[in-house]
Amino acid sequence: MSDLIERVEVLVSRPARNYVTLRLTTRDGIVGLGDATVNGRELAVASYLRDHVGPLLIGRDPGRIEDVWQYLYRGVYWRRGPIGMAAIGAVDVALWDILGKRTGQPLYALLGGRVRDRLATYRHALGWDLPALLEQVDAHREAGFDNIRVQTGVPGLDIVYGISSGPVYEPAGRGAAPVEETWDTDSYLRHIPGVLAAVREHVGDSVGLLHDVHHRLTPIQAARLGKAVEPVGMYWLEDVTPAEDQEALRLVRQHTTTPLAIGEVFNTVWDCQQLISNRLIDYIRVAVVHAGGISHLRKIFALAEVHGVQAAPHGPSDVSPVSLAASIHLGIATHNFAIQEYMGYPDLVHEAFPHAWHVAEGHLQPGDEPGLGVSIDDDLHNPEDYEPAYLPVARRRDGTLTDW
Ligand code: CS2
Ligand code: MG
Repeated sequence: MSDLIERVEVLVSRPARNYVTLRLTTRDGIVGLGDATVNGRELAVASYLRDHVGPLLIGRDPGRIEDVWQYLYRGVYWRRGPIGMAAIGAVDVALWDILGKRTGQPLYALLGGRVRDRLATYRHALGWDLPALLEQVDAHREAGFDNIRVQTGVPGLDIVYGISSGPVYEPAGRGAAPVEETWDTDSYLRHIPGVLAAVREHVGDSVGLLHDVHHRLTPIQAARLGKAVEPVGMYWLEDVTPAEDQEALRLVRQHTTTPLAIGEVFNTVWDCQQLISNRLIDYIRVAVVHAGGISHLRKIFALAEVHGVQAAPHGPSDVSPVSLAASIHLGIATHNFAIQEYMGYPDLVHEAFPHAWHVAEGHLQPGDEPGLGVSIDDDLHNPEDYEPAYLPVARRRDGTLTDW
């Protein structure tokens, strides 16, 4: 058969930042791409793909997308986890890409067709102090974006999640070992409600404001913050508590009507089953790359739809333009998909992954090329460019390691 998988390539490269990309090629030359980037642990997933998954794909029918998913998930016996699920996700997305190219259809058409004309997105505004933050908020508004995530410095702390000294923030890549940040919850909780209120005052009512707490609070602290910012009318507060404790969100929920978003570190539907079925969150943030690909995200989003929870996937610079394409196609075709994070990329990343998806009038569009509509510029994917780059870790003032 001419359409079986013939070649499996795992590209580890650094066009401005590290990415792991899977490229599957069929005997008749159709190419499918998948993103397998796990920020700070790239080589682990590359090895999983090269050493264990790749050899099992040669000679397999790329059209049996669900069966391949089940084969790689159930067939391995060991379950879940970011490395295995990123590898499965990359294979899944590459197979959907091949199907699109074989049938000449953009992916969203194969996923049921458009349910909306354009996909809402949000951009990041960051600033150490309020004037610097408002400058970025204004710049995004002038560029046509209606939803903005705001992150700011905390008095007394040197480095804070989501902020850099320059205009661009990159979570990883600050050396061969993780940077150690100092964290102080009390200072943060005293400072942030006033900042969010000032931003609301500045932008007026029509802008969606989001803020990422990045897993830093206990349930009762999160409840207090949610309550304190109710007058701001936030679009959401994100990752208020470490997400693996699903039951913790019940306490937060009992105290506040501020919408809650969670899930960028989840890998499967079982990580968020209670959160969704008990309606403890408003937005589920699983990403195509980290939660088993398009096939598995569709199941998570279907469960969410039944329980009135909306989809809002993770989309930082470490989710490559390949995954972002998959998410945009899924978003344009999924009824309960609310918004797609789009942090943006350095120019070199856009050049390394030429893509049909684009921003138009403050919204995302998938483009109409067959499959994902993303290709690879091989010259910009040199394995020698790879450099270890870790996410930071955080310690409280007394030295205790805490959630970053
Ligand atoms: C984040 C990310 O975009 C977000 O909401 O929380 O910046 C996250 O810290 C990184 O993607 C981790 O790799
Ligand atoms: Mg986040």
